[in-house]
Amino acid sequence: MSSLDALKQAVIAGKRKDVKEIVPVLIDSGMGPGKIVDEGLIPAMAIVGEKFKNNEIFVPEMLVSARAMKEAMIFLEPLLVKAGIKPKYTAVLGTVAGDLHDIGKNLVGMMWKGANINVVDLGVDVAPDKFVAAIKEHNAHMVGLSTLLTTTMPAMSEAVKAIRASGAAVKIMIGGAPITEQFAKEIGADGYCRDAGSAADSAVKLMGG
Ligand code: B1M
Repeated sequence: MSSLDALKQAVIAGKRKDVKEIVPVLIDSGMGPGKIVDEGLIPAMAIVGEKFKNNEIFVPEMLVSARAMKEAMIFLEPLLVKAGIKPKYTAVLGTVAGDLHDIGKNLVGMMWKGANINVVDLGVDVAPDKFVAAIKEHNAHMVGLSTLLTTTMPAMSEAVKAIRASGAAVKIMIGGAPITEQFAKEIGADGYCRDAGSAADSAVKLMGG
């Protein structure tokens, strides 16, 4: 097995210790940080997402994989910055006003990071004007809105209205347990995503591949 394959397997299995050992070896061998991300971490997280979508793994396994990926990024991030390699896309993410649920939203953020998207996470109970300000500040390509409560679905609609009214040229993706494709259409979002497993694919497609 190549070291890159070993890295993929370690991330998929959530073996942080192995990741910590393999990444410096790859770096010392002269492999660029971009290659390690593109050919190691991203494909590994894509497999994790697929397994989650197919109910082969669940939230805890996904979390340990995401942590293993973060472990690799501790080594790689400074090298990426030094080499001037930036993520292609930036996405703002948050749970809408009135809603404090964040476990699903955090998983979505982790999957986006796993796809090399720069994620600006605004947390929970995010007012529409905060989304608008963050989109402008970070020149975001996409914004992700999450909600778990039926009572805060109108707040999601308000957030979409405010973002559209601001004139920002961002794609809007929404998700969360009570959300449907139909609701996304009704409130004028660009996309709906059912689970964190498909979140990276859906986001990249929405932003143009
Ligand atoms: Co709350 N809660 N809760 N809760 N809670 C639910 C959602 C509820 C269904 C429980 C129930 O009654 N059966 C119910 C909502 C009913 C409804 O509106 N139809 C409910 C309620 C009523 C409440 C309170 C009002 C309770 C009260 O105080 N009376 C209150 C509200 C507080 C508030 O937000 N203002 C409340 C509070 C809480 C806690 C704080 C205790 C805690 C949240 C802790 C936290 O998030 N840090 C909590 C929890 C844990 C839950 C349950 C048990 C679990 C939610 C969860 O994390 N699921 C939930 C019942 C349940 O689901 N079994 C419940 C796991 C997570 C991985 O799934 O979040 O669905 P989920 O995310 C998925 C997808 O939805 C999707 O991807 C994720 C991963 O696949 N997804 C996106 C999510 N966001 C996305 C965004 C995307 C794309 C996909 O693109 C941007």
